Amino acid sequence: MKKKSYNVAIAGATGVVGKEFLRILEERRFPVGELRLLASERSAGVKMEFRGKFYPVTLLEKESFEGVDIGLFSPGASVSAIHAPRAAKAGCVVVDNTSHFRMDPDVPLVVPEVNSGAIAKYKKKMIIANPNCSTIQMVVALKPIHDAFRIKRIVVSTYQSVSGAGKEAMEELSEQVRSLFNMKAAKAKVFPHTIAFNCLPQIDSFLDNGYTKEEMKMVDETKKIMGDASIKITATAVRVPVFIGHSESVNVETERPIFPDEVRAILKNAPGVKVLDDPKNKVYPMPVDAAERDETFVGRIRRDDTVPNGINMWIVADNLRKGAALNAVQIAELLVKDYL
Ligand code: NAP
Ligand code: 3JM
Repeated sequence: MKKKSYNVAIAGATGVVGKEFLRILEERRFPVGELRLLASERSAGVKMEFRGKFYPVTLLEKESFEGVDIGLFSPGASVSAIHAPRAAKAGCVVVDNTSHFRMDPDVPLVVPEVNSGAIAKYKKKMIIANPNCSTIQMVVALKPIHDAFRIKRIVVSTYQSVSGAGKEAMEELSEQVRSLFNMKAAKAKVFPHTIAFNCLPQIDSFLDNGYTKEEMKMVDETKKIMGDASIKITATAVRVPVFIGHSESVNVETERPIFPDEVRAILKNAPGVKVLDDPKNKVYPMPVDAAERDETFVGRIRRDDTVPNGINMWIVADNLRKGAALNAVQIAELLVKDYL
C-alpha cells in the first residue's frame, strides 16, 4: 500500500541549495513525514523553519539515514561520495545534487522533462543524480529541438551567477562591491579573482585538455541525459557578477532544416519552457526576471546563416530552483508517484 508521507533528510540543509529544498518542498506540498536537516559541525544549534515549525540542524553522520525514505543531497561532492552510499545502504533513496555520481553508468542522471523514464534504474545503487545547473536548463530547451530536427552540434557559452558557487560566494560578491565603493581593495577567497564588476572565464578547476571541469560536465552530462553520444558539444563557462540566474548563449546545428518560427512554436508547447521572444519590444529572458521562477526561459531565437541548418538562442533559468532544488524535488515526486 502507498504511504501517506515519506521521511525526508536534507544533507547540506543550511546551504543555498538546501534552503531552496525546504521552500520548494513546502510550496509543492511534498508529502513530508519526518524531516531531518543535516549539515556540518559549523551549523550546530541552528534551527530552520518548515511549514511554520522550527527544526534543529544536526550533524550529518553515518547513522543519519535510519528510517529515512528520501535523501536530498547537496553537501558538496566529497561529502556525497561518502554519505550517499551509506544512506543508500540504510534503505534511503538519494537524489544527489553533486557531480560525484553523475557519470556512473549505474546511476540515472535525470531531468524529468527530458528523461523521466531513466529513474527506473535507480534500484541498482539507490542513487539518482541531479545534473549540473547549466546542463539542466540547456537540455530542457534543447530536447524538443533534438526530437524535431536532430541536433548535430552545440556551441554554448554560459554567464553563470555567483549563487552557483554557494552562500560564501554570494557574500563575496556583496562584500567586494561594498569594498570597491568605499575605495578599499576587493578580497577574493572563493573565486580565483575579483568577481565584482568582472567576468571570470573559469568555473571549477582546469583539466589537461584546457577546458574546465564545469565545461566538461555540460558536454558529458548532456549526452547522457539526451541518450545520444553522437551530439557534438563544446562549452565555455563564465562566472558573472549576477546573484541568481544562469544565462546561456546557445548555437545549435541540426540535421533537418530549422527555422525560428518552428522553434518558437515547438518551445511554446514544451514542458518547463517559457518563450520570451519579442525583441522589437525589448522582450527577452534576463536573470533578474528568472530568479525565483520555475520555468526555463528562451528568447533571441534566430537563424545562424553561416551553416545550412543553424539556430541561435538565449536560455535563462534560476540555477537554485530548476538548476538544483526544483529538479531534485521533481525527481522525488516521480519516485513517490511511480516507484516508492
Ligand atoms: P553552500 O551554500 O556552500 O552550502 C553547502 C552545504 O553543505 C551547507 O549546508 C554545509 O553545511 C554543508 N556541508 C559542507 N561540508 C559538509 C560536511 N563535511 N558535512 C556535512 N555538511 C556539509 O553550497 P550550495 O550552493 O548549497 O551547494 C552545495 C553543493 O551542491 C555543491 O557543492 C554542489 O556539489 C551541489 N550543487 C549542485 C547543483 C546542481 O545540482 N545543479 C547546483 C549547485 C550546487 P554548513 O552550513 O554546516 O557548513
Ligand atoms: C556546483 O564539493 C565540490 O567540489 C562541489 C563543487 C560544485 C559542484 C560539483 O562539482 O558538484 C559546486 C557547484 C557543482 C555541480 O553542480 O556540479
